[in-house]
Amino acid sequence: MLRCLHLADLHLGWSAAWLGSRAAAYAGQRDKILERLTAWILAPEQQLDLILIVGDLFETHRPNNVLVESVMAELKAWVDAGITVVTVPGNHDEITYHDSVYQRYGERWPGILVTNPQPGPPQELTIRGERLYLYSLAYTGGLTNAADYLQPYPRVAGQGIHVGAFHGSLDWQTNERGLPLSSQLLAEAGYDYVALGHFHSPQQKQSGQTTMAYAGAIASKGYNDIGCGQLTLVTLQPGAVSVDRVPWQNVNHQVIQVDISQFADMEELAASIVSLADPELLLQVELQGAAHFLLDAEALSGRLARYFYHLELVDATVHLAAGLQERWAQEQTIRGLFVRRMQEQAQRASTERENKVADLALRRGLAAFLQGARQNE
Ligand SMILES: [Mn+2]
Repeated sequence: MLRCLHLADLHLGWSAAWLGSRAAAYAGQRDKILERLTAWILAPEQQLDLILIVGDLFETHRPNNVLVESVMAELKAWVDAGITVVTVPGNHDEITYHDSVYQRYGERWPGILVTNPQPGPPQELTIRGERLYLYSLAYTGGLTNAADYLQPYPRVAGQGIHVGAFHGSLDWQTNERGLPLSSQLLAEAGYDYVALGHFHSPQQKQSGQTTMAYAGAIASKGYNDIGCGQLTLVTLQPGAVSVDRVPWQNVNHQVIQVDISQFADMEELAASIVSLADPELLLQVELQGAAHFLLDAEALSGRLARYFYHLELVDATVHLAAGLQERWAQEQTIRGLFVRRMQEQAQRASTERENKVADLALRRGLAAFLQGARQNE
């Protein structure tokens, strides 16, 4: 039996320009994940035998040298502790380019770096007296045959644990650069476990005798790509694999929907968002529903920003300030004329898109008139 930590999609070096002056500090903290992992990995109770890093260890194929050196130092500590460490390049940190991190540092890379662009005979490893067969490849543009689903190398006859490690899309063929994988073909190849990377949410699939799993991204990459915060620990035995997800770190990004029709005014809405205040939290609030007041999402997010690490309000409300709009529509003023015109335009709209454009124009206009009214007060 071998104990394996399956990692993928750490995307070290990722940084969020939208964090402005705090982007560097945030990225620096995020990139410390391996350092924190080392303390956990080397704790005597873990008894890890194998660590698989299945692609997208780095956000780009050219991460900065300081980051690369620090990552290599952590990997070396794992190797020095007697753990077999395998690194598979991904599509973000593609090996293809001459200046790819794995081309530049390949010779010094701690542990096993997978570089073969095509499926081939497995690497035979002996880990604590157990035989492990490792089937893997490094997606290489122009060399890896990725036009169709990958034809995995069939399991060889040797007794032991047969493990595949691939960075690609399971049962999903896309036009994007990457490796399409078929669960049927992987099961037919006869591996005990297939460690996958590329999809960022943890997933697991059993097909015949083969267990396949995506470790998922531990840390978030913005609001559209929220991390799982979990480690994937795999117990490997021939024909008997178990996958455990272990909570590891807080997921500090959160996306919520708030129906603003329940609030009488902007102050009530503001109080409801402030009730979630957390200086560590990156929060995106999608405002939905019909407002009873004129919503100025930008002004509101500016006001509430100090209660969070980052706050983003997305205005997805359907109608805005219906009552106010109607009152203005009846005025013999410029803004009355504007509201009437925009309402007509929205009525004439024959497509969803035209309707949205008219609605947006109306809302922008209303916001501008409201701001004018405030300035004149
Ligand atoms: Mn990825």
